[in-house]
Amino acid sequence: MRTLFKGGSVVSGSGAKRADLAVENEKITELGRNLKGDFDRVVDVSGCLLFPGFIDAHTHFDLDVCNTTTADDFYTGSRAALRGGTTTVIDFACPNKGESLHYGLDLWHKKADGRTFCDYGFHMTIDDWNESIRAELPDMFAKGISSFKMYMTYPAMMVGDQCLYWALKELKSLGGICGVHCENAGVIDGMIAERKNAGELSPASHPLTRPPYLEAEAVSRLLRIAQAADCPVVIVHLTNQEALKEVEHARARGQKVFVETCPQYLLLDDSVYFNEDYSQAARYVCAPPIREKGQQALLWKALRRGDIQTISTDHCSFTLAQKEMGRGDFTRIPGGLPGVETRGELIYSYGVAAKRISLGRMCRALSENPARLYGLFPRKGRLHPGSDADIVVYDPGASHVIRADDCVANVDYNPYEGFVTAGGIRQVWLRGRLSVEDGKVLDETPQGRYMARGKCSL
Ligand code: DUC
Ligand code: ZN
Repeated sequence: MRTLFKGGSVVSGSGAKRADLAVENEKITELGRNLKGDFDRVVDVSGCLLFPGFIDAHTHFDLDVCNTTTADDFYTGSRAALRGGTTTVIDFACPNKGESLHYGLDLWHKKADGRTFCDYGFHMTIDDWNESIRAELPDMFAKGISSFKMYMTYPAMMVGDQCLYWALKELKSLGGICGVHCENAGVIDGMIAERKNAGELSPASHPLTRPPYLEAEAVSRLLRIAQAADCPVVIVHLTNQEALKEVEHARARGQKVFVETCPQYLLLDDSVYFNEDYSQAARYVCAPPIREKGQQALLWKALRRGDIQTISTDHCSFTLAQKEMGRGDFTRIPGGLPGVETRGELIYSYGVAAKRISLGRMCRALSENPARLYGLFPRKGRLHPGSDADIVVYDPGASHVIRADDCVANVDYNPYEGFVTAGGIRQVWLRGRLSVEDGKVLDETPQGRYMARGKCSL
């Protein structure tokens, strides 16, 4: 099947260029002005932007958290992803402490294989360090896992400084990359105990017990450990200026540090937690918390300057009924927000159209950089001959209002309810197959494939 996309502007990390795009079966074959030839179908994309399919390198589907399981599994979450222009997700395989990495990987394949609408890969969570985990690592690479995750908070998953050090040293020798959740667990626990003793049990206590400087402290400590291990790291879901300063210091020392942020930190502010209505406030509980409004402009600026490389969602959805678990005790609210369905339109609308970042920066943050960082480039992350034909056809002249009722994720609220978009996704193509049109997911059966990934090339 040969398809011609005619009359659009093709977006890359360096901006948009008028060009036609030829696709044969699953791959892009040609890119250029006024392409001619025999095509089975011609798609008129005049006036539209063609983005390389978005990559969301931070999702949590079918994950057990706080004695419950995320509302979205791979079936519903990846369907929502595809509807939002995300053609590849990288989820976190998460063995429990004491379980092997292989067990965790097999478990995540069971959750995802045959049930995922977009292409997918896994990062592997390291929540313990011993000889048998060390010995498993080379085989993880052989199975397409080139990136890992460690937590400096959450008792079920967190690791201490020594484990961080040994694991990073080993990953350095194997050519891996590690994302780290940075928050200071000990002081946060102390602050939580203080607020509980004072009877301050509402969601308002959530941001007050996880202040930005305790994120910055953990970033600083991690980066010194990474310096000792001589290993590049990714700071996942970075939220604030003090944490960014720590990254700046490490880069000035010559360290390789990558930074991810998320739409909730760019677009929402902590006033959401101070709503008297429990249900309204609890729905925004996530860690790290959403910060005060002034941080938003600083994060946009860091994106503009290239100091932040990727925007992922940390999609970790719970229904309002699940969020009820924390009524009367904010520490029992399952933490996480939905976001996988709305990231592309939100970043275009409030980033590009609002002139906070360029089109090229958006393309880098959502497609090109995650592809390079996580070993998917050049198969994913660009519209170029030889690459997969994962294409988002974006109509900059359209507009709609984001409503939970219109979304397909398995969750009954949307953190961006009422946000107006500038433009909208007209079509999503997954490996040359029209999968979404005008907000409707056309695929009835999941078409996603597991992506064995290579090493970081960013
Ligand atoms: N933060 C959340 O809010 N949920 C899932 C994991 C995380 O880091
Ligand atoms: Zn996460």
